[in-house]
Amino acid sequence: MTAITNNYTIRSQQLVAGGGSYYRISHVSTSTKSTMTIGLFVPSRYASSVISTGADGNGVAESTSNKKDNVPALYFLSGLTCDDTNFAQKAGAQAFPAAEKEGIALILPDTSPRDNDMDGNSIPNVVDRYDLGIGASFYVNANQDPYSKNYQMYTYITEELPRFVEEQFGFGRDGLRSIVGHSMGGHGALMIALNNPSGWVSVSAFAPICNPTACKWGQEAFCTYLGTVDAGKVYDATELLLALGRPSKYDTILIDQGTNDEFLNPTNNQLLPENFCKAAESCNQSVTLNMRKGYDHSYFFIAAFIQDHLAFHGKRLRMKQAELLSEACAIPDDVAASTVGKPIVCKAMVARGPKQPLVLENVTVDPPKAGEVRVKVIANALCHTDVYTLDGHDPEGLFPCILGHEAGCVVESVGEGVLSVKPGDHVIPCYTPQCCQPSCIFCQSPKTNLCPQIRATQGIGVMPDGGVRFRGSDGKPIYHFMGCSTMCEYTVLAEISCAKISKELPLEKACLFGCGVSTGLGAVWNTCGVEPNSSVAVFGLGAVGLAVIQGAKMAGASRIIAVDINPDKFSKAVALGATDTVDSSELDKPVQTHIIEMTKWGVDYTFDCTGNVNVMRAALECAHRGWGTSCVIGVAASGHEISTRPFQLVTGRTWKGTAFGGFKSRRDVPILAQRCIDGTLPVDHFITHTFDGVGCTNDAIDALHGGGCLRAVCHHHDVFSIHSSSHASPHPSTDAVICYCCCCSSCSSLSHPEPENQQRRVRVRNHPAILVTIFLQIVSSRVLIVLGGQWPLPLLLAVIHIHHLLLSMKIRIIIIILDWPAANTHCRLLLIDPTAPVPSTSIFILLLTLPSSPASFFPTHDQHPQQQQQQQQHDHDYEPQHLIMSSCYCFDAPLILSISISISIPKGSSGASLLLLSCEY
Ligand code: NAD
Ligand code: AHE
Ligand code: ZN
Repeated sequence: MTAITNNYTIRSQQLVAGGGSYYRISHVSTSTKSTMTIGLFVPSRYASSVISTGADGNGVAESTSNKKDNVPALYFLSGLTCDDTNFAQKAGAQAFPAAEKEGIALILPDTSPRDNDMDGNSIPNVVDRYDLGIGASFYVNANQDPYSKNYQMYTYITEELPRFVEEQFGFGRDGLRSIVGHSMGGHGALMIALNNPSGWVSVSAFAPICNPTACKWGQEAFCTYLGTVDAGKVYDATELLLALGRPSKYDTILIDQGTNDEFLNPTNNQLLPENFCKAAESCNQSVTLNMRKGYDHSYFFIAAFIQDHLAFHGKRLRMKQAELLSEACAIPDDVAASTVGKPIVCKAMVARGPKQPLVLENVTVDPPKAGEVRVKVIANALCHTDVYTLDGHDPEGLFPCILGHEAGCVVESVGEGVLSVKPGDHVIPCYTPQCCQPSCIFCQSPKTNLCPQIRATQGIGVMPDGGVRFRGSDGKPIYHFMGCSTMCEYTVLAEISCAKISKELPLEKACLFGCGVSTGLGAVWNTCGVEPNSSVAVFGLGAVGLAVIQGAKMAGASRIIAVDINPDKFSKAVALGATDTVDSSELDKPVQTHIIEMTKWGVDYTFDCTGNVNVMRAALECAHRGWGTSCVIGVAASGHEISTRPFQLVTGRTWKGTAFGGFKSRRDVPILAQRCIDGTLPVDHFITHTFDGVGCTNDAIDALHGGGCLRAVCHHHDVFSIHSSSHASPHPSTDAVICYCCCCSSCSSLSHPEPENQQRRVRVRNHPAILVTIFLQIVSSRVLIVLGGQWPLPLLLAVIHIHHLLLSMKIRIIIIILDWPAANTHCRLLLIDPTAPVPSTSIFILLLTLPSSPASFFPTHDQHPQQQQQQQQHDHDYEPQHLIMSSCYCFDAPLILSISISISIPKGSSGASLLLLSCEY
């Protein structure tokens, strides 16, 4: 299968035993001026998001822009005579499963250019030598002919290939990459890492040529490619260490060397590890040299120890990942300094009433009081209980409130007396807090996790002191929810509700341990203590139910019956360990009867993860006679009660329930997070939907209702977080909502909570990234709709003037003129006669006559549907969206409004501003 993309060719794609996929990919290299081929191992957790097979079964590369994951990468440089395939064929069986476990992508480049270059000339080679020419580039930039044209492998490996891999696949971005090599590749890895310490996280080698200027192989190569041996010193790891004269940035350099290596024996010592170690010693550089008894120079040697090297790099790459993440999540010092002790105005999704969509609003989050912590919510996942409360089923439900309780956060500031966490720490808010007070019989008891310390105030939506820390843009108080309220960019928690976790775990994954996943696992491990070889039935296969299955599988349950009314949930259940699936909506008898028939006496443990009281009964009644235990996890709507015949209990069944899976939050959540970091507790499979910005929470709710969603994670802070500090305390963060017009004087008044400023907007003038983004959007969407009016004449003219450029880029320009003869004149003058037939491929001018006050013509995206309703009632003659929709439809350009662009028209002004609508196909 060969798939051609605009940047590379997928020559082959194979699924690998143990998980993940192996690809061979060719691409045109500007460094070697030839087509280079690399091997690529992609761990299964990333496979689908990087290279997927298209509808026609051929490989299709996704564009990088939607890569969220920064995948750690390990480059393996092969030795003499090898190409890009040797490692995969000879060590892949050991290496790939280890890379799959570590979650590391493997990049396997060729050892030199080969075949023909871009001009069709054969790549120069030294035919009778295996240690010079093709397959023996020594990873240098040759400056001697005939090699200087193509043998630019140093540049290829250190610059071009990482850029290609990052841009095309998202592997190793931000320096999240390490390097290892064998023999000549070992030399390459060591010298490249020492020469480019900021480019690599860690380095290791197998039987490396450590001092090439001092051995025959190296000397001949340097003379051939560089003219002299001395010229090779910059490519000689031992020389580089001596020149460095101090330890490098690498905590240690791992080297494995076989004692039976024929290139180590004194008569033909090409490798000279002792020289490298001496040099390292002289400058206190730690080297971990493992002399492996009996091993030779072959790939058997590599295969034997490659898993150690992957673990070595895996650990260091994860530490780097944590660093990158905490940097990404960190609150800039100037902001932290500027927000501490001050109210923060930020965005939140406010539940204004039951059964109403959430409203995106600016809320003020007050500073933390004594024993409290204010956190920046980085990612928030939606749990069924949030919807249950929003739908008015929660007897403790209060409105207006800010829902959300499954999140990953960074501490922004702490109140008086808080010692357990500090600014910058990564925490998971926990609705079952843990005060750990010696006087707390609940925290002191191993039987429960239900610390009541703040339960009373938590249940009435206030902080322990009885007050709230949220005020709406109308200045009115907003209730807290479950002691968390994470559908907000910042929230305030009680210190005892903060579980501090390692920064190594990305918060958009760690958030899952805030509720559903922990609850499911804990119900099995803590509340029920499911033993190996038990039988289990799980009702409801949402995130909680699937976590129960994962937990039961890990506990060694032998039979796991997965029950749901939505058969689409079965495949994941089976993948996690379910042995049987039952679609109870298809049964012609009660499900409990069906399960008893399947098992004779019922199952040892049953779990309700639906919140449906009838299902809770069914779950109990198919628990094993004599000893079955049924655990209620689901939360039932207020007024719904469970019932069964006492006989069910008399005959030995136990009915119990769990909150947060019985986990003591501050003690156990960090442990769960660490197990996830160590790879023994994967959770990626729970994240089925991701959204950017707290403003997308309603979309997340729609996704959950769609049936195909387990956990929808909203990233609250993305790269465009920008502060506009004109009013009150600095506005902590805003997704970049670009208002790129010349008349939005209201932009900067964002922090003024006047209703008409409900729109999400921050002025980001002249921000190159934004301009480029807009331009790219226009280029990619190939359609530019310009809504012109009186105001933006200069801009309109600008667009008209650059229309040639836009047309040459096959961008269709649609200009909508609002009853402004002047523009007509201009158009007629500068472009084409507006009354002439519309050239369907490029420009269209729509003349419209409009009432005097177009102000209310363009509702903004963020306006709550009710607000839009009112406006439409007000201007029922003109349905602006329909106008725009129709104008786009007449060009069969499906309209996808990118929410990051909006306009507003100051009250009383006539005409309209510039509107950029990107239409994405
Ligand atoms: P979810 O909505 O994602 O999953 C519920 C699943 O139940 C869905 O797959 C649905 O198809 C299935 N279902 C619904 N009715 C059913 C029926 N009659 N028979 C069989 N299957 C049925 O929800 P979730 O986020 O996984 O949460 C599950 C439940 O657990 C909810 O009630 C939630 O409030 C509760 N919960 C409790 C705790 C706790 O600490 N006790 C923690 C988290 C969630
Ligand atoms: N407010 C409801 C109780 C809801 C409920 O049972 N909540 C669970 C957590 S659900 C998480 O998604 C819980 O932990 N309850 C223990 C507690 O103390 O609330 C009601 O019925 O009043
Ligand atoms: Zn929950």
